[in-house]
Amino acid sequence: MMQRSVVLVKPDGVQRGLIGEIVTRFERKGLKLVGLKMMYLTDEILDQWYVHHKEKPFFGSLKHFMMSSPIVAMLWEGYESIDTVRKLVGITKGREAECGSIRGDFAMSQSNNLIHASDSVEGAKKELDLVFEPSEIFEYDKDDYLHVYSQEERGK
Ligand code: 3AN
Repeated sequence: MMQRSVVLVKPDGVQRGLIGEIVTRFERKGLKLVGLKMMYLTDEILDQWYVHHKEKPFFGSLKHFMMSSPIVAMLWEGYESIDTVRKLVGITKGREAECGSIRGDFAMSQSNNLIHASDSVEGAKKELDLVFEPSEIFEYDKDDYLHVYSQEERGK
């Protein structure tokens, strides 16, 4: 099934000039960009976004960090791609993330880890509704799908 992931380039990624590098990683894998914008996250969005971390000691500093500069929000689409995107991103703690992943190649921190990616279909839907308007999501044919996928995969 085609899936969509919400990916955020966090404030540290924006500040370190890694937006282009991160976009390139997803593009060259064969994923399709269907939404892209720069924005500030708000307190209200972050309360819902990180509801699973609400009781954690780092919740306050996490929110402060996520609002410290604009972020870049992207929507990436592909066949069974949610797990693929998570693999491209790497595990949470940057200094232990696998080399070759985005965090593994560019991050050292557990909090300043450059990027966020949806962890499930349900998570992606929730996050999409928090940051994208329907008019900001684009449906179009991507010509390289003819080569990136088999006919069978494209039809799903
Ligand atoms: P991931 O972003 O890999 O899905 P989550 O959902 O566990 O990881 O954590 C969300 C964000 O919260 C992380 N990207 C990171 O910025 C921050 N975070 C997670 N664990 C910690 C921690 N132990 N200390 C500080 N910040 C953390």
